[in-house]
Order: sequence, then C-alpha cells, then structure tokens
Amino acid sequence: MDEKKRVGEKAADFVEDGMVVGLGTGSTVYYTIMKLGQRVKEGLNIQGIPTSVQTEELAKKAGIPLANFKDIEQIDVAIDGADEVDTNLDLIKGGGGALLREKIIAKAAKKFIVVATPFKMVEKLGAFRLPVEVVPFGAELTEKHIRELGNDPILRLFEGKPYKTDNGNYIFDCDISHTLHTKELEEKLNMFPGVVENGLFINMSDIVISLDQEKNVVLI
Ligand code: ABF
Repeated sequence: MDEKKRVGEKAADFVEDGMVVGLGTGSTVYYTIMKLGQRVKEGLNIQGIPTSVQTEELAKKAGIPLANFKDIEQIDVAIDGADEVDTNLDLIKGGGGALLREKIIAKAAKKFIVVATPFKMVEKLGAFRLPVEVVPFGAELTEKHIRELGNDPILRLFEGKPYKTDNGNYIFDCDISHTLHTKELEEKLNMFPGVVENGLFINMSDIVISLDQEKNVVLI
C-alpha cells in the first residue's frame, strides 16, 4: 500500500553508515527494510538486528548483513511499526506477535523510530486489543490473573491451536479500552510470573513517522 511505503521508506533516511539497526516486524517496516537493502547494495555499511524470524528472513533476502548481540556494543537506531499510537506517542504493539523481541531491541536502541500510517493514530490507546505474551506453563492461571485485572484475555489461536510466538510462548489479546493509566498497567501485567512481556510501549518512541491530512510525510 502506498501510504505504508512512503512512511516506511522515510525511516530509512535516519540510517547512516556504520550503524547497527534494529529491524522491526510488519507490513510498514517491510518498506524500510527493502529500502535499506537497496542502500546496502549501493554501498551503505550497516548491521541489522531483526525482531522476528520473519524479519530475519526478509533482511537476508534484502541483502542486509545481520549482527549477533555478542558482537555489537550498541544499537544505534531501531525502526518498527505499531498497532496504535496515541497523542503522547505511546504505543500498542504485538499484533504480529513479535512484541517481546521488538521491546528488547527498542529499549536497547539509542533512538526508537516508529512508522505508522494515519489509521494507527488514536487519541487514546485501547481500541486495539493489547497482546500479552505468556509462557505456556500455567497459562490458565496467568489468564485468571489477567482477567482479575479486568482485561478480558482471549487466547490467540492459529489454525485452531494456541498461536506460538518465535519464543514458543502464547499470546492473550486483552481489552484495555477502559484503562486510563497505561504505564501502571504495563508494570502490573509484567508482575505476574507467567507474563513474559506485554505490547504497551510507554515513553519509548523518539520519533513517529506518519502522514498529515494532505498526505505529506510528517515527523511527530
Ligand atoms: C509491528 O507492527 C507489530 O508490533 C505490529 O503488530 C505491527 C503492525 O504494523 P503494520 O501495519 O506495519 O504491519 O511492529
């Protein structure tokens, strides 16, 4: 889609020679990765750190050299999509199931850039269900804890079976539409031992790339 392409490709402008780049997952950052692949062919020297198996395969196809965590000192910039972006630039992520690796890499990056078409921009987070990644062991118990918080967890399924993340975990998609304090919720959910991580990315984005009403690319 043209909007995703324009937003995704713009993010590639923030990548400079010698950088280690966190490569996000999804259909918008797809265009960032393709653009970076093109720039690599033209001589750009970067190393990518993928946030999912899917992105690892895409980056390899695009010709982007990949790094191991043990070989790098820092991640200069991470670029990723989002499911929702609010007016504080807080995010819901994880619709694609890659939230854990996405958060590890976004947190570690010196700069975190989000690529999001206008459809993703909201006043308040929560129309999209919040993905919460949980270990399969005792998942019923973890589900109960999340339910007690009032977040109506629904186990994500794939072909009739529990969906498994790249880390072998399950995802509960949770209703947070009534939540006013997202930072508090992010922390509360992660306090349950069975929860690995959740898709609230609060106070993490440095720049959001989107389109304005005239469809110009804008940096927010
Ligand atoms: C990602 O971007 C995920 O967290 C999210 O599910 C996905 C959705 O974005 P897109 O519309 O770009 O595929 O990083």
